[in-house]
Parts: sequence; structure tokens; C-alpha cells
Amino acid sequence: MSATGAAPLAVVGAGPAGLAAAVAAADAGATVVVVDLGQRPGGQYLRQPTVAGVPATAHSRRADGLLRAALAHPRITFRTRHQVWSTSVEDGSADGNPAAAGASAANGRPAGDAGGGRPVDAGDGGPGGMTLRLIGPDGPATLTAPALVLAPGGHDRVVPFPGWDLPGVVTAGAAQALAKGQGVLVGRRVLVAGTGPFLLTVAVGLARAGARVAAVVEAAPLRRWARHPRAVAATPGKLVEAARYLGALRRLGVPVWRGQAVTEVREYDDGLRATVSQVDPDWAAGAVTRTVPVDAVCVGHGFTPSVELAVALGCATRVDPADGSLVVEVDQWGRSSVPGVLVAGEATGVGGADLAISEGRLAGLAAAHRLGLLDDAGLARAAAPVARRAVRQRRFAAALHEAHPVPAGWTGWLTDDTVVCRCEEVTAGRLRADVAAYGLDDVRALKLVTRIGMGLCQGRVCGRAAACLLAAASGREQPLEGFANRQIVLPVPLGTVAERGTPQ
Ligand SMILES: Cc1cc2nc3c(=O)[nH]c(=O)nc-3n(C[C@H](O)[C@@H](O)[C@H](O)COP(=O)(O)OP(=O)(O)OC[C@H]3O[C@@H](n4cnc5c(N)ncnc54)[C@H](O)[C@@H]3O)c2cc1C
Repeated sequence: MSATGAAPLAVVGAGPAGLAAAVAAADAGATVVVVDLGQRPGGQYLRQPTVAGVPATAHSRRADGLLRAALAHPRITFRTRHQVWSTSVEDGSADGNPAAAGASAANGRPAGDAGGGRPVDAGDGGPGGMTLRLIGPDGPATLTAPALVLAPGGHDRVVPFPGWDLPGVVTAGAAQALAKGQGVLVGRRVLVAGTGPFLLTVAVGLARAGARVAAVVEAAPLRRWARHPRAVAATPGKLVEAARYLGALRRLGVPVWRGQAVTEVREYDDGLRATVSQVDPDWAAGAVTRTVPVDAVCVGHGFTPSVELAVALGCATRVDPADGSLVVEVDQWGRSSVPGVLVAGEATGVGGADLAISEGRLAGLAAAHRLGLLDDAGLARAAAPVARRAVRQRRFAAALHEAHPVPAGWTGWLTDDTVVCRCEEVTAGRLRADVAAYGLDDVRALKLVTRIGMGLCQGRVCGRAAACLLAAASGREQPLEGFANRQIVLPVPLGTVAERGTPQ
């Protein structure tokens, strides 16, 4: 039997965006329940150690202060180790407005107990609102709320290449999470490769923790940043941060090889050998520059926003022109197309922790306004400085994506036996052959014929790459929704689904 609960405001995700939303709304008077599948609040950027003796990493003062404020806040309750596996909008209103519970508050009328100690239930907020189905250490549970902030972050993006599925080849984010959370190094001799400034963070962290980092292999030339003087000048803190990481790498003796990529990894008795090749601006591979013996290769080609929960609720999505990823469409407050559902952080576009904090704060304020805890003037006053900061941060994020693109030339690195879908072990050769044999030209048909994206990861790891390969093979651009539209967003025991009934 599953436990049920209710809250005026539910927040999914205890990363920078979710924490900022929770604190902003709670400061305005809302009672907030924050759900996260991690053992401790913090998300990726603010990941806290889960093993005794592993020291916590220091982050920006703003972010560390945010975590402390959230943990100490009397109106915020955390439900960690709880995974939201399904969500739905309860259509309880006469006119079909799915979030009738908050509608009156949205007009500025105070919503009574929305922020008080007593949880809002159907009697407080009226029928409707959102239902979250959770699974935690004590089994399944249900949480309903008239207002919901989704801040589920994103996951590592990695393009496939020969050998990317070998043990020892890991995502840069996974290497970082293991080091920060558990004090575990992915290897003694490590190569960090891909594109984006996150690689610098990972390399410094691993080197300081004792790994011998052979190099950072960065596909983009540094000169691409010269196209964005205004975005860089408007966020000087980022420049300082980059200079700090580059200085640290120099002191630690870690070179940065630019305009190059790891295009193959092979396994030998004594470890791995990573092939490093020159790449042109489209990422077509040129001459091999080195073969590097290592224990581990940490690869990162950016991040993919986690949009599945929002898609399951019916929120509109769009393709972010900055990096081509599928993101949830929101207004300046983080309001999605579904009334009562706000979305913040990487799920609305990959922009880093600082932007996630700003977006979370705006969404938290908007949620408080929806619950009637802030009037229009109060909302405008509290939001103005944050909104201005978010604009600058978004400009910087767009510049970052432009300076570190992932052009389609990587598709040429793949051999026929390169695995594309690791769960179902589908190779690039099989994908191309099936596209040609059956005339496949859309993601759904590709999934049904090849089983790509049908395994445990449900396309989170391979979906974008598969869509890109399909586009190259079929000559037709592929929408990304096909891999994001799932009613059951994360793997869950069948008994849980049976108990709750299949979500509608
Ligand atoms: C593996 C990884 C490691 C990273 N490490 C760093 C780093 O060290 N430094 C850095 O600058 N950036 C890092 N990033 C980038 C990161 O995305 C930051 O920019 C920042 O943490 C984004 O904040 P956020 O709040 O949007 O998402 P996140 O910090 O990712 O927080 C999202 C939270 O939502 C939770 N969640 C997601 N889905 C569910 C669900 N269905 N049910 C319950 N909970 C859910 C997650 O457990 C997570 O705690 C990393 C990204 C990844 C993917």
C-alpha cells in the first residue's frame, strides 16, 4: 500500500535550480516539499559526499549558502532517495483547467493556507493540481500539489566512437560524481576528452585527488571565444573561473590539446590506448596525433536536458537553438504551457549552475505568486534583479554553446561495429543497414525495428546520437521528442506500476 501526501508546492530536484526555487517560495511563505532521488540534497553541482571521510567540495559562496539556507529552512521538507517515476495533471475543475487549485491565487487573491503549517489538500487548494508518483526506501508513495516546480537537471551527453563502451571509458560527469560523492577515482592514468569548460573542472578535480591526468583533449579551438567579447565581459566571474582552472592545470602539469578529439579507444592487457586525432571545425577526423596509454578516459560532449517529467505532464517543448537539445518551453518565470507547472534549470536549456540558481529563484517566486503569497508588485520587486542576472547568464550560455559546438562530423568516426545503443547492443552498421533496407526515416520506426532506445536507459544515453545518425543516413532531420515521451520516466519495479495502475 503506498503512502499519500500533499503540499502546497512540490519541487522535483534538489540541485541548484530546485533548491533556489524552494528557498524563494519558502521565504515568501510557502510550505515546500522537495523530492530528489539522491541520498543528499545538492544535485550535480552541489553534490555532497555520501561516504564518511570524503571532504565536501567548496563551490561558489552563493551556491554553498543556498544549500545551507535550504537545509535550515523551517518551511522546506526534503524527501531524498525518492524517485519520481510518473506524474499526471488531475483535471478536477469544472472548466477543465488542470491546475484550478492555483488559478485564483494567480489572480492575486491570497490562497489561505498555502504557506502555513497545514498541508494543502483538496479542501485547501480545490480539486486538480499535479500528482507525483514516487518510489523510495519505504516503497511507493504519492504526493499531490497545486503547484509544481520541476528541476530535474540533465545528464551527460556523449557521442559514440569506437571503444566508447569499453570498461574504463566513462562520462566526465560520472567521473566527477564518483570523485565528489564517494572519493573514488575512475583510474590512476586518465585522459579527459570532449568539449566544453566542464572538462577543465573534471581534470582539475581528478588531478587534485591524485590521478595522473595525461591531458584535456578539447575539440574546439580557443579562438571561437573571441567571437563573444560582450557575453564574456558581462559575466567576468566566468572569465576568472576559467583562468583559475587553466592556471591550476598548468601548475598540475596537465596540458590542454585543442582542436583534437579521442576518436577511438582500444583495450590491451595493460590498460586502454586512446587514439587522439586532429579534428576540423565540423569534427571530421584528420591525422592521428598520439596514442595515449591510460586506465580511464572521461568523455563529455555537453549535457542533455531531462525533459521527460515535463513531457509526461504535457508541457510544450522546443529545440534550443543554442545547442540543438530538446528543452521545456517556459516564459521568463519558468511557467510551462501547463498551468501550475514551472520548470527551471538545465531542463529548460543547459546553462550551468549559476543560471540554474537564477531560474530556480524566478520559478520559486512565480510559484509563491500563484499560491497567493506574493502580489504582482511583490513578485516584480523580488524578481527584477534576478531576471536581469538571468539574461546575462543566458547570453553567456549561448556563447558557450557556440564556442563549444558538437557538429555532426563525429558520425564519420564510427565503424560498422561501433555500438550506438549500449543497452540493446545495436551497432552503427546495423542502424545504417536497417535504415537502407526498410527505408526508415523517423525515430519511432527506428526504435521499433532496431530496439535502439528501448533498453534500461530508454534513449537517455543514445537517443540524441541515434537521431543524428538516422538524419545522416535518411537525409531527414529528426525531431528529438521520440526519445523523451515516456509515461514511466525512470525504471521502476513492476509491482509499483501494478499497485498504482498504469498512468493515464
Ligand atoms: C553527472 C553530472 C555531473 C555534473 N557535475 C558538475 C560539476 O561538478 N560542476 C558543474 O559546474 N556542473 C556540473 N554538472 C552540470 C550541472 O548540470 C550543473 O550545471 C547544475 O547542477 C545544474 O543544476 P540543476 O538544478 O538544473 O540540475 P542538477 O544539479 O542536475 O539537479 C537535478 C536534481 O534532480 C534530481 N532528479 C532528476 N530526476 C528526478 C526524478 N525523476 N525523481 C527525483 N529526483 C530527480 C536529481 O537527482 C538531481 O539531484 C554536472 C552534470 C551532470 C549530468
